[in-house]
Amino acid sequence: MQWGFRWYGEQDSIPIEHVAQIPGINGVVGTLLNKLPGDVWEIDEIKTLQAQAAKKNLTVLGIESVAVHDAIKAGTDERDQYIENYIQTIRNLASCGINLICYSFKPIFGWAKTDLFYENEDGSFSLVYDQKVVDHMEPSQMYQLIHSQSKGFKLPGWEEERLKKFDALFALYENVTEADLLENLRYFLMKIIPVCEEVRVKMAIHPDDPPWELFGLPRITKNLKDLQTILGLVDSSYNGLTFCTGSLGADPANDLVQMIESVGDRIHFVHFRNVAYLGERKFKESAHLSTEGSLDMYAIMEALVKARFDGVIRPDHGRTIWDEVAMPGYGLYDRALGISYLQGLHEAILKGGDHDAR
Ligand SMILES: [Mn+2]
Repeated sequence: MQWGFRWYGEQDSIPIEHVAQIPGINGVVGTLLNKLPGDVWEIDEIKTLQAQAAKKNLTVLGIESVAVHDAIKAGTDERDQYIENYIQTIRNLASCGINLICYSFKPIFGWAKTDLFYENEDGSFSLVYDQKVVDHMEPSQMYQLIHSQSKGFKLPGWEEERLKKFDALFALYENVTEADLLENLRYFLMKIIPVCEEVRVKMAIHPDDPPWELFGLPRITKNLKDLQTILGLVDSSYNGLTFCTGSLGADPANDLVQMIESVGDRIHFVHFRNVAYLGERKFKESAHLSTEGSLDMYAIMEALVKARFDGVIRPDHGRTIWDEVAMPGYGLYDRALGISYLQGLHEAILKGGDHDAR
């Protein structure tokens, strides 16, 4: 297992020196924030990101995300050009020694929340999702809501350039069904996975957050059945998963341990976070500890160990605590507490049982 930390390069509010001070960290999972879906990531740009991490002896363990252009997801005539660009990015990353790409295949909304600064009883702040709020919203209002609460930070998945054309974007998916979206994913994977096999880059699709339909748009990464379907589209270990506990775990019907037991051999990347159920389709992103949320983090970690997971793992969103000024969910302090807790769980499980050390 490699312990990572999401880091947005020198535009991140957290200096790499602080990331490097987290005990037991192996590297960062980075991105190029200036890239729009469809752009080719050039080698010199990737190397710049690596050099920024290398200043503190951290490697770039993987990328999240290389965003997939809407033409590919919606299956329009221009998709082949954008797939060519994507393949070029895969080759460029491989040539820099990066062999893990997290991506998602969701129309318009990569993730959605209804409050980015929900105040907890202890004065900390969490991200919250409440379906009742969404039910009274137009899709474009979700974009406005997220932007109004971003505190000036660029939020991945909510690129202004892309969402300025919101109405056109929404119209693009008007007649796209779940079956269409899945077929468009299959088309994409059929083109890219042979290249991934050649250059040894693992693709890891991220689940829906929240894992249910939003504004009538099709969603295909919500539950175990969906994940199994996707893995079956192209039967290659390079066609794999990002197991995001907080995304999948927001639906109490998803049994995360069972999911790991079923598809664990295709999990390349883990996002580890807890959620607290507040009601029907309402939850908040809690602190990482089992006692703070609704998920049994020990059981999830144990399932990963049993599945011999040996990919990259990182703490996912944390709360905003100690007056930190940071991108919602991506402050240093609570994620650092989170990773230390996860490392403790991991060590205890390894030393308490007869599992192979990873
Ligand atoms: Mn995630």
